[in-house]
Amino acid sequence: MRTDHRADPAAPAADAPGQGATAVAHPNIALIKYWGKRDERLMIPYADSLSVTLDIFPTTTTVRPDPGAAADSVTLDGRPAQGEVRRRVVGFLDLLRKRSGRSEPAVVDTRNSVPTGAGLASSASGFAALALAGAAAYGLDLDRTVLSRLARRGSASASRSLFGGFAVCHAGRGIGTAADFGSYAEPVPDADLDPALVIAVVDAGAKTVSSRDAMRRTVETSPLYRAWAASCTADLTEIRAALRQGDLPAVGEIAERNALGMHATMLAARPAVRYFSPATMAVLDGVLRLRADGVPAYATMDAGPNVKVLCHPADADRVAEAVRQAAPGCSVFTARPGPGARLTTEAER
Ligand code: 2P0
Repeated sequence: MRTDHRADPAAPAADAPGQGATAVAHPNIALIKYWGKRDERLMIPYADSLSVTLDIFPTTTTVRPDPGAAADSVTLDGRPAQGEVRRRVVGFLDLLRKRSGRSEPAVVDTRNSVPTGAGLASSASGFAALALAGAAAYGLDLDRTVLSRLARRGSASASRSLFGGFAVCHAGRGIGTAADFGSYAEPVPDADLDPALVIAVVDAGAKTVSSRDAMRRTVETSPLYRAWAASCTADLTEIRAALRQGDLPAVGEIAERNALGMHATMLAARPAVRYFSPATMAVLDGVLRLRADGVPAYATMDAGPNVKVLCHPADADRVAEAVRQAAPGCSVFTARPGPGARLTTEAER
């Protein structure tokens, strides 16, 4: 697992001249969730978050500056990106251009191996890959801390996917430039846990409310929001200690309560944001039954109905079977902690 702080010196800085740069990044699943921004323009989270990067569902992105083009060209899984997705990618390219002092439009080609916009962290892997490939393509030599700060401007969860294994994203303090400087991700160096995550995809369709809109509504209208955000501070301290001790039941209990608390804040928003479906609840019941049978298994859910179950690798098959029985027809994947984002070559795609 890579946790290096600089772009891999052994990897090519970019493909051949004129070919741009290609990067691969994996999604991450937050155990202490990020939900809510205190600065929407600079994409500064309210609270710190902590995640584990997965070894499945990579995103591969190539960025090629094209001096002859009139505008950016953005392709997602072979189709031209539209609307909000295109706007966010072009906005991010503008940041890279401003930083590099260059002005060429870019050709961006992204391939996701995970359903996009289904609460499976495609924006985390997507903007981590875009930050790494885009920085290289525009000739920026940035260390991982700076890259994570930059990736945050695309999608705050993306800052964590620059790193392998467990990573924490600092919310920072203050406003403006100081806040931007203080909000970045870094690895959790002393985590001593190698869990499995069994992922139950009960619905691979795109979510009805984007996480960006949902978190804005939650911050603005949910009377529970501030209490939950404050609880994240204690949860983070406790989960870091549990990770240090390699205590999976403690890590799982903290992660599960943090996720349920996040969803409670959404349910209390006006109007309510509800990502749970009947199949979500069935899987949560299945997880409770596993625990009653003595299997340490703990659920977490993001901005969608799908459930991720944290467990020991030795229990993963049993957990996967229990999930299938609880929600017949769902797709089940088992992930382990995976690597940080890396540059690669187009030929490796
Ligand atoms: C997380 N999620 O910490 C939380 C938990 C979903 C639930 O980060 O607006 O796509 O692009 O910063 O990162 C999903 O929100 O939102 C997310 P933006 P993002 O993983």
